[in-house]
Amino acid sequence: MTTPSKPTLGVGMIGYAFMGRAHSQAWRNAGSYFDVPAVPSLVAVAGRNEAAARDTADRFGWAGVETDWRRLLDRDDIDVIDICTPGDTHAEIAVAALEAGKHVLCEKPLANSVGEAEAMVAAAEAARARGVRSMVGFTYRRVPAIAYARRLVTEGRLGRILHVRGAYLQDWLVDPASPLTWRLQKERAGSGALGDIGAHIVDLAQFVTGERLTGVSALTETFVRERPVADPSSVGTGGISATAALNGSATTGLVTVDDAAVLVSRMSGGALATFEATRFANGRKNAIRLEVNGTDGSIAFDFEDMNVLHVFDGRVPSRDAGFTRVLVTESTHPYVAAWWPPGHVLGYEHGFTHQAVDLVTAIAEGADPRPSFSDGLQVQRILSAVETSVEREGSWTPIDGAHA
Ligand code: 4PW
Repeated sequence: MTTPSKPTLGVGMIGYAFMGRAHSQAWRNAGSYFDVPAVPSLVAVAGRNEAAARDTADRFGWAGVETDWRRLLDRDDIDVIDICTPGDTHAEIAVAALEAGKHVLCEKPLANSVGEAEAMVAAAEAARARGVRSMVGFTYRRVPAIAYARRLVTEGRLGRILHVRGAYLQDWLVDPASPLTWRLQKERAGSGALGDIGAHIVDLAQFVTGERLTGVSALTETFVRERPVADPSSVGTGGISATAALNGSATTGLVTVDDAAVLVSRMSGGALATFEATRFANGRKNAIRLEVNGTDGSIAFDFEDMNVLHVFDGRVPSRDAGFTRVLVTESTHPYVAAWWPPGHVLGYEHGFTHQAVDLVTAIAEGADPRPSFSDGLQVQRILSAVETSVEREGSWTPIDGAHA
């Protein structure tokens, strides 16, 4: 007797570079390692550069390639549209996909403006009434140590939250010869370090604490205002790795986004919070740091040591107390049981797999996946409040809808 095969969910992915590759391995691995109710099927990848899209398709096992993303929406064998393109395309693609009845996973930040994000939420809500789901890709929520930190807060182990200290530190722009890629152009990316990595750290702070930022006072800076123009045909990490192609270009162009942002904030439960996002923290490659201090304990996390969560239990007598280095690789930790035995650590890509697993599970079970487009809109409102505060030389700026 053979076991009946599971239903499949056809995926069409738009974009094929850094995020496209991270998402590809996720769609490929989700049904192999996890007992998902519906198995993702890699139907087609879309990209204007056909050779590059085909290369990603061949490497990861996508069945087909399209050069116009709209063709993915016409296909009956595609159920989920995965948007891995720069921010200036998110709203148009997501709204069209939702109207075509496709479930949508959209990379972060959700959009390049609050207006675009609001249109995406409206489309998501209309589609939801027809059973169509949507989710924004704040992937780091699915790092086991972060999900475990959330669990500790939910269990009340930290007590009332007093302080949140977040930082997302990279250094790939320290070299002034690093090329002017789309991530440094406001019309493509919306903002710089603020939206690209600052969005992650404020999302993580809100996810782990279960609270919202209610207002900000912020400063941003652009340290290098002109850079050599990148080879438009280069494919890769958008400049984040040393392999970004300049191809001997002598032309330079203006950087129109921030290189770094610092925020002072308040959380809805009364905590004080600070955040820093920069691509100029020399020596820090992808240091996503989050420390939360509560009345009963603290947690501290750094993505550069991502399998570890430092936990302090303030109820232990002080003579015995100290931060415990918890290796988050036990089968009792979130997501871990599907992978390897204790101590066999996970990496950057696993968060994307967990994201794919959670999305297909929600779709199959008729549930609403998180973070939702509304969660993405709320982060967009934070980014917008930061920009307003910066325009007013750092003055306190409430975040719209923070108390909703
Ligand atoms: O998560 C990070 C991003 O949001 C990535 O690792 C790189 O930096 C790519 O984009 C940002």
